[in-house]
Amino acid sequence: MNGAAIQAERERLFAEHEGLIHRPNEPELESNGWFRRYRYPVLTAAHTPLFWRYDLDPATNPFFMERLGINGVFNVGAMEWNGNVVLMARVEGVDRKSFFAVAESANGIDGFRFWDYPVVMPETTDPETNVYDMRLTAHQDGWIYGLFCAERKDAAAPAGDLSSAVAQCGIARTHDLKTWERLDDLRTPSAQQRNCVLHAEFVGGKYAFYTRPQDSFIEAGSGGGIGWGLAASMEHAEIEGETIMDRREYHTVNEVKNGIGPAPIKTKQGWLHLAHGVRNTAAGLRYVLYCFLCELDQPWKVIAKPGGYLLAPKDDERVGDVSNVVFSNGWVRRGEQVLIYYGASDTRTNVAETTVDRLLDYVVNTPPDPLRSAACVQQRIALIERNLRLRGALLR
Ligand code: M1P
Repeated sequence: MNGAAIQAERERLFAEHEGLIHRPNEPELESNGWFRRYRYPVLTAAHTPLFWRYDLDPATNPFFMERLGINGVFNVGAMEWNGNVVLMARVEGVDRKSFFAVAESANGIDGFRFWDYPVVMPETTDPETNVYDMRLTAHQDGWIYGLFCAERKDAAAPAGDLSSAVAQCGIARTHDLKTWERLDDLRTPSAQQRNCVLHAEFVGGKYAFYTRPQDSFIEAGSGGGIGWGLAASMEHAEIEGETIMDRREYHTVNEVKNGIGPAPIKTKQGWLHLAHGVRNTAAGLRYVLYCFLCELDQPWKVIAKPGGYLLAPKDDERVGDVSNVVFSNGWVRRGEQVLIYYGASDTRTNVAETTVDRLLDYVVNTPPDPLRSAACVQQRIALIERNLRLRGALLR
C-alpha cells in the first residue's frame, strides 16, 4: 500500500471506531417487566482502541494490518467511579489469553471508551497462564478489591495432556484501578475455585467470601453449589470452613454448576444477588442468570429465591465462542437504577436496565421452583384461578 492508501485506510478505521463508540444505544421492549435489554452490546472486540491492535507506523506496517488482534470483550466487573460507570473487562486476545482493561462511560449504557492502557496485574511467585472474570468490591476497609480466576496448567497432568488446568481465586487491591497490589491467592478446603466474590462488609470482624468449590477445572463435582466462608486477613486469605449457601438441584437451571455474579447489592429487604446457573443439554451447556435474596444480618442465609431464570441468552446473544451462555460478574446501582452487565456467549458485553424495587418485587413475589412437573401445574393453576376471578373486573 502506498502512503496515501495507508492514510485513507487509517482515517476510515478511526472514523468507524469513533462512530461505534458514539452510537446511541436503544432500549428494547421486554414483556416480563423484570428488566429491559439494550439493543447494542456496550463492549465488543471492535471497541478496543485501534492503537492496541494496529502498528500505526507505515514503515513497520506497510499493509496497515492488525498486529495484535482481539477476540472478544466480555464478563466485566463494574462499579461507579467519579460519577461515571467503569467496567473491568475481560479482554481476550486472538492468542486466547485474557487480560483486564477498564472502559468508562457517563451513563453506563453507551459511550464506553477504554482507558489508554490495559491493567498491569502483578503476578504471584507462581505465575498464572490466564486471568479472567474480575469481581470488583469496594470494601468497608477502604480498598477496592478485584477477585478473579487465576488459571495455571495442571502440573500433575500426564505428559501429552495439554488441557488440564487448575483454577484458583486471584486477589488484588487498588485505590485508583490503575496500580494494583497482588495478594496471595485465596486458600480454601476445595481443590479448585472459580467465581469467588468478596462481600463488601466485615462479618463478625472477618472478610467474607462467596466461593464456588469445584473438583476439577470444568466440573463442580462434589462442590455442592455457591459457598460461603470467612477469612481473618486479605494479605494471606484462608477460608477454613466453607459451607454451601445456594445448593445445586436436580432438573433446575443450576443443576450442573452455579456461581455468584457480582458482589450483592444491599437493600432494605436483604442482600440482593445475581448468579449464573448451568444446565446440560444435547447441544452442550446452557448458562442463564438467576437471582436470590439473603438476610441482612446473616448474609449466608437465603430468604427468597424465585424459580427459574431472570435472564437467558436471546437472539444474537446465543451465538459466540461458547454459545448459549450469559454470564454476569458486574452490576451497578445508581440510586434506584440497576445496570446489569452480562457477557453473551463469551464474545461481547451487553447491558440490561432495571430498578432495585423491581428486582426486590421479582425476588420476593416470584414463586420458588417446586421441583416437579405436577407441583408446577398446581402452582400455575393457583395463579390462573386468582386471575380468572379477577378477569371480569379487569378486562372489559
Ligand atoms: O464459558 C462459559 C463460562 O465458563 C466459566 O464459568 P463456570 O466456571 O461457571 O463454568 C467461566 O470460564 C466463564 O468465564 C465463562 O463465561
